[in-house]
Amino acid sequence: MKLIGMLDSPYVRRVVVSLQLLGLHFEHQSLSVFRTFDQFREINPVVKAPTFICDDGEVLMDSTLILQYAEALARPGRSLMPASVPELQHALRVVGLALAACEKSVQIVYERNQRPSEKRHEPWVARLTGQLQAAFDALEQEVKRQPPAMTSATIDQTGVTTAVAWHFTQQMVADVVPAANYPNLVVLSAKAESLPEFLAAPFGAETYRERG
Ligand SMILES: N[C@@H](CCC(=O)N[C@@H](CS)C(=O)NCC(=O)O)C(=O)O
Repeated sequence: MKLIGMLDSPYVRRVVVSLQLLGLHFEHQSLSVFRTFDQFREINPVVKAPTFICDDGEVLMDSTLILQYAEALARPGRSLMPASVPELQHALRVVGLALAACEKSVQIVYERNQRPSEKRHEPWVARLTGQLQAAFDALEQEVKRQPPAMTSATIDQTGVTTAVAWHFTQQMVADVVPAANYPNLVVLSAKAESLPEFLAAPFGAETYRERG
């Protein structure tokens, strides 16, 4: 199995962290959807990160779908999602908020980096900013109410995706989401970033390599 995409993408990073927690072995290739567009296109003509190549060569995309596949591979071992319907419902709510935060941060990054400044549309950026802050406001309340378990053995997908979303936003658009307003997310992020599975998949251009 091979995962394609850079660890500066929150979607790629949540998958690389989760695959480790699920105990799955995989190779990682850190290709950029921008700087190595043509090379990426040879693997997946749609050029989406993460892209996942299954052992039989079939190509999957979308982090949530890749994780659904990974959860099936890991069964009956560790799962990062709850089994009971009420707990699953709530986990999906939290993961949805964290994914919305990733999406809005990425859209703001694209506005800043991909669009010439004279073509930027400020009302659109203001809309994205409000949506991004709303997602983190809800996540902050959630973490305050019920701090997620934060060890390698107990962390679940709500903890992984919330931590990855927060770290990404702080690396890329911290001016839009001031950390001082989100003390519980700051603590959660620090705990997550010290776990071996997060340290092995640092935000940026590095390639994940299996240890030992
Ligand atoms: N919903 C997707 C979003 C993936 C996504 O948008 N990835 C970005 C990188 S952060 C990408 O592929 N951008 C290139 C493009 O969309 O053209 C997921 O969860 O994997």
